[in-house]
Amino acid sequence: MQKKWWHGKAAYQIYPKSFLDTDADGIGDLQGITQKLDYLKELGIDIIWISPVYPSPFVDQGYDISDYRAIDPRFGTMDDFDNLIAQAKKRGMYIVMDLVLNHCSDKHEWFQKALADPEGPYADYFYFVEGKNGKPPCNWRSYFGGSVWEPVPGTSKYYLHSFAKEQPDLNWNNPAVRQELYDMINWWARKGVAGFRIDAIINIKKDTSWQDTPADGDDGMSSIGRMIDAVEGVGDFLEELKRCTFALHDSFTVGEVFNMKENELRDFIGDDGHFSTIFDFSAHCLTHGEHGWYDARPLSFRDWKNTVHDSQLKCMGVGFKANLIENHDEPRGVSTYLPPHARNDTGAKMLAACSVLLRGLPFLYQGQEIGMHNCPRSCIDEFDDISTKDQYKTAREAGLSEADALAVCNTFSRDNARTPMQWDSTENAGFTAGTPWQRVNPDYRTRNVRAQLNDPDSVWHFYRKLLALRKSGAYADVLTYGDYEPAYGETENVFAFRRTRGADCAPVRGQERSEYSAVSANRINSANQTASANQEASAETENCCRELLVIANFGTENETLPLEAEPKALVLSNMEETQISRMKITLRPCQVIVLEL
Ligand code: TEU
Repeated sequence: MQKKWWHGKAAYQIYPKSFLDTDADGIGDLQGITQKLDYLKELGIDIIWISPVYPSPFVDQGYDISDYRAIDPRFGTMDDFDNLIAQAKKRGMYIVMDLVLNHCSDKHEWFQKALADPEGPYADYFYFVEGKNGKPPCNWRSYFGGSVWEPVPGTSKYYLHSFAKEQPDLNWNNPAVRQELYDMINWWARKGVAGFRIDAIINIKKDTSWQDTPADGDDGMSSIGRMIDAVEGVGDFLEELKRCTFALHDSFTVGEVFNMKENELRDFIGDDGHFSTIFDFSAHCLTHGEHGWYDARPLSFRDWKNTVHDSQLKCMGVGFKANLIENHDEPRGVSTYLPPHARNDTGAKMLAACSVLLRGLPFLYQGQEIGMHNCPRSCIDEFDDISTKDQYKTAREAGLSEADALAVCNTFSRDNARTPMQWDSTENAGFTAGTPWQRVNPDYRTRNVRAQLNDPDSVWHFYRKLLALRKSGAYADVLTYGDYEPAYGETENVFAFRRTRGADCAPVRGQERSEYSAVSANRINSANQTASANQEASAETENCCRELLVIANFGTENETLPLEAEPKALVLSNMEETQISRMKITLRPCQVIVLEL
């Protein structure tokens, strides 16, 4: 693999509306992000993706953009944005913009002009398609429910929207549209953004024969995702996009890619791929049902573990995926991937190690670093998210009771991760001096950043150690470029993997390595270790570590596992005591350990 500037870095997603409000309007803002750059630097973050801050009617919380070249006044001004970039640069940090290229808002001037003149040039910026016998062109269902087709007033045509009807899809077959988008991207890149997260990008290629696909629900419709799964040729658009924009600036790009075809991984993230990386949603996909949230099967630990292993193995020798456990579209990771007995801070640390130490780019979502949990609501009206409302309706129509449909939404709602960031234990968690746009999770009095910064044993400090470990002299190379190998695959409640590196392994100098000397020494002493282990720890000798073993016990009982070789060092554990002898190790429930072999 060719080495790239972003390899070995750590990334963090900010959902601006819920991050930090500095002007008491109840909505987070750009100045709030700038204020917290030092905080993020301290945590070990280099790359910051900010969800959309463009002007928007907020039907889909900013993913409905009405002006691609401005900042919504609720978030601040363009000066605030320029200042954010400058301040990030000063700290050696990178700002990544969210690019929504599949659709815009119905309030965007392009769409307004199209509606005003449905025969004019702007109509061709969108998909304005003649209906069939007074009905929509085909039976596709949008991601947010209902037909993808909405009548164009005063005509017999319909316009296509993959998401909400207020988010008309842009016609990528029209070169003028592509050029408008490329110019806009280059404009942001020239402003100094380091890269882009590219929203729902796989959806830009449509099968324009507009044929019905087999119905998959009682409504007689068929998810538009089925057409996207089948249609060929998105790669041609993606290559042109890259050539005309990202490649000109060496931009870092992370694609939000679902529905990629099995054999296309190299096309997407290989050395010359469409993107630098794509999010690994393979585990998230396990949590979705065939018809929505209501028919999702409970997540099985075995499926989850095999899915992660499988996805990691497929990327080897190809490229890096961006590893995440949560984002603004998913419930909280600790509430989703941990079994009920592990939904505590020790479990949160275990899950953290299982994500951050994977091969690929670690991506944290705001609040993950303090182990934030889902935020249950007691009635459907308390939810804001458009997708949650649709899923509730779908669940009710499928026969679920009000209480059961609500429970489904509490488990899966995108609002779970959209509650305000919990900075401290004061009113509204220190997020705003006004009225927060979304309720604050009531656990903020005990779960907040300030409390965790003051507690060296907190989830926050564990994340900081993990991120520092990825950058520490002796371990950076194996954690960045090392191979991935599943371990103890047959042990029922254990998730474990090795990261290994061959002869070309080299310690990374001049980075934060000192912490790991201390951690190794302390932990090994307190754990009755062999003396030799301590002395041989790579962090102390500056040798490059060639092999790390990460083991996590998701079960409710102790697990004793044989070791093939005497470990050189216990690099990290989320528990004070570790029972380790020359050739075997015992992990307590919720324990994760990192051994150097
Ligand atoms: O998400 C695309 C996407 O596929 C999701 O909408 C997913 O289907 C949904 O979250 C499941 O509930 C992106 C953005 O991340 C999301 O916030 C937007 O709503 C969507 O695009 C439309 O722009």
